[in-house]
Amino acid sequence: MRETAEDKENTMSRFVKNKTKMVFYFSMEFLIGKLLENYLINLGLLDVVVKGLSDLGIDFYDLAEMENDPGLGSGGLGRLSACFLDSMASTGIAGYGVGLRFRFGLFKQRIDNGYQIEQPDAWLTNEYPWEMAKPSEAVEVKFGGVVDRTYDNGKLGFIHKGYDSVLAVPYDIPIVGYGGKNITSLRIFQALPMDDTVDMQAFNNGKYAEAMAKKSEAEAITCILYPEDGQPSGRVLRIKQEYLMVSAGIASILRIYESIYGNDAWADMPKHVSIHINDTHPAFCIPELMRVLLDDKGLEWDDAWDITRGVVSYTNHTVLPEALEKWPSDMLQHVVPRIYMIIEEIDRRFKEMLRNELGDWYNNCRNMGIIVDGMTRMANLSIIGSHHVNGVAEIHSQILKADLFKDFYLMNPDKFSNKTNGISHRRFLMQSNKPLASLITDCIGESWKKDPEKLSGLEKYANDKSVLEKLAAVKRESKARLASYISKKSGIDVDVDSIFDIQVKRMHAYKRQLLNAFKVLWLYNGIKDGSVTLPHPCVFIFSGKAAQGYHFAKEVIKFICSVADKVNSDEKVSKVIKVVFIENFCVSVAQQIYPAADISEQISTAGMEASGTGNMKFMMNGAITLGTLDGANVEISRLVGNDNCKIFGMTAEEVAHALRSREYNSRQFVSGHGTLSKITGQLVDGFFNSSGQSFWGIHDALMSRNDEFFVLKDFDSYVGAWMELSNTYGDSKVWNRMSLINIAKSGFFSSDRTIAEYDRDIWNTKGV
Ligand code: 26V
Repeated sequence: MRETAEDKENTMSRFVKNKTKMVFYFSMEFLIGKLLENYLINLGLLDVVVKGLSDLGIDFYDLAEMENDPGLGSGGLGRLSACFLDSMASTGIAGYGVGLRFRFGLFKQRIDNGYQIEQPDAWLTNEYPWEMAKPSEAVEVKFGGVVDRTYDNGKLGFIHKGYDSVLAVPYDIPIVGYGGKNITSLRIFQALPMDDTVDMQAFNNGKYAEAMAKKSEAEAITCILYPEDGQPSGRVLRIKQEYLMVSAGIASILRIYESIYGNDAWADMPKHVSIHINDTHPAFCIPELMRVLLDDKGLEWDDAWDITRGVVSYTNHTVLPEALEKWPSDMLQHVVPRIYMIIEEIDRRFKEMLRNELGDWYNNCRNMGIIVDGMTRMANLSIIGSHHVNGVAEIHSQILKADLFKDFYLMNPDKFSNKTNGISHRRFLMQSNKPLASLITDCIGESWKKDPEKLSGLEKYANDKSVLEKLAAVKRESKARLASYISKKSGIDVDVDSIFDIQVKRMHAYKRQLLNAFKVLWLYNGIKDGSVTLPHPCVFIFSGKAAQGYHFAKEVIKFICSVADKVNSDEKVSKVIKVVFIENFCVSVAQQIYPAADISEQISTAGMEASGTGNMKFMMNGAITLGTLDGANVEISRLVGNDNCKIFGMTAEEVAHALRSREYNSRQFVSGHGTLSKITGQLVDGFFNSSGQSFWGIHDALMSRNDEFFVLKDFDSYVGAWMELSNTYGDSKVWNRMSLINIAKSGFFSSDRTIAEYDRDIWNTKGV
């Protein structure tokens, strides 16, 4: 560990000496997963350590299992940032992560009688071995108070008074690049009170909570990830989290910058530094950098603005309106008064420009303004304050240009681009599927590890009987491993020779786990009454967490578990199908799941999943995608061709049209559909009484709220596609060939490629 720390310093010294342009990747989430094995692989030491420990009678993997998997994120966005750090370090980019050190990560999920139970994830209780506290680099972050205007020789200035201070203490986690040459870091900040005092008077009066109030209030900021923001207090806490991360992060950056370039080279900053904001959570980077340049460094507005826009770039990760951040302006003004002033000024100048340059300025101001109807829109701030905006898959970037950010795009088309997401092939193939990795190496050599596009070399084995048989054996081994995990965790025995059909991701209406569960219920009904026969047994595996306050998603978990009870306890049906819900989906559980999949379920309502990254992890491990034309499924299907994946359902245009035209009526649709009438009836007619439940929430969403996510509308097309795919499984030669082609084409989805594109088009670190 000490050596790694030294190498980290050496890497930084090299970057400093060479004046390498640095990228600071700000993200509220980093799902870094377990690190011990990752470090050893990247340092080239795994074999030595495994062997050495085994000589001492210790199983390395038992040991590695004990490491905590920090839940500093909730899903794809958080894992993406971790993959990006891995790829930046591995491809020689001076990329540093900036985030928060939440005391409790995302909750741990248990399933009790089909209900999700949330338990705190106290990942720091027994010390986290990889982090290094840097108390000497802690900085003060100011909240609340008022801002006074001052005039000094006619120059306007601002003084922030009466604020509350919080200390942001950095902790660095090393990121070891593949080959061990570059070691960068993820810097996460923890909030502490400025000074560790208690109110003695209150304490002596027995008012203990009051006596500790300041301390608790400060510590609350980094206590949990995504506190519920239904109440104003929760929203204030979210704003404080975002500002603390940004203010402390920018202070660290400026410290490094000044130490390299001195304190008067601000105009050069865009040549030397990139600040990338991962979704809008770090959008305060824009007004905060302005604040520091204006108030602390004494720059003029126009100069500070050019620098800020030259440094900051922004990635959007969702088009769902409910997920686009907006804060009440009066709340921002109260919590971060100087920052709000700057946002107001950015907004004022922007609207003035619109008025001068555009015809329909009233509508433009309403669509593109930052502050509208008393709310501050973080996406618009992020677009206006950055030099580049990107989406995360082709279809998503297209929707940004044609719809969500249309006016911005028309005004400034060159600012927008697509950067299709990627995944670390080192973690999700080399590390988590070693048998497959060695088969690949046996066929095409080692070069794919550094240059994943070389995986395409596998294609020439598409008709090689022996390789295809080995591929099937490797898959079977992974399925056996997962089967034993399932048996250990849930007591359910699954047949390794059945099809493993897997859907793992956050539980969300638009991701349509419900559609999958309806398919299983349809199979149950059909196998029971003899109307359906399956050529192959199949096990349906689900895993994913529902947000704590998201009742619909929780009801879907209960529904899946109720269907599982019905299926698994029926003598006839359970011989053909089984259903498993694996609890506590997280990076380390995910790594065991992807290698074992035959079918990858990517079935979101078209137009709603920005990209998806699980789809890529499955594909890289040889699973066949069953999906809608949504997110990166579009790229997957283009790369592998329609013979090697199965696309079904409405297109994004059809979904948009159906929503606009209001032509779709779910009740009418169901009334003419025997199968769906039966299934929607079973939700509430006592069919599930043995598991103690009716599913009125689901029923109402489909029948009274007109099936907003087109679960019923896509059902026939989905079931048809699934049947075709499961029939194909019987022809093992065809299936294994499909699997091999998927692996061969998956190199494109390495995050090394994604990062190279960000660098080429946005950060330009090689340009200096
Ligand atoms: C957040 C929320 C919060 C409120 C309830 C509804 C809702 C729906 C979606 C989100 C997602 C926020 C941003 C996000 O995590 N996007 C994910 O980013 C991944 C990495 O780019 C991408 O693969 C996923 O498709 C995208 O959903």
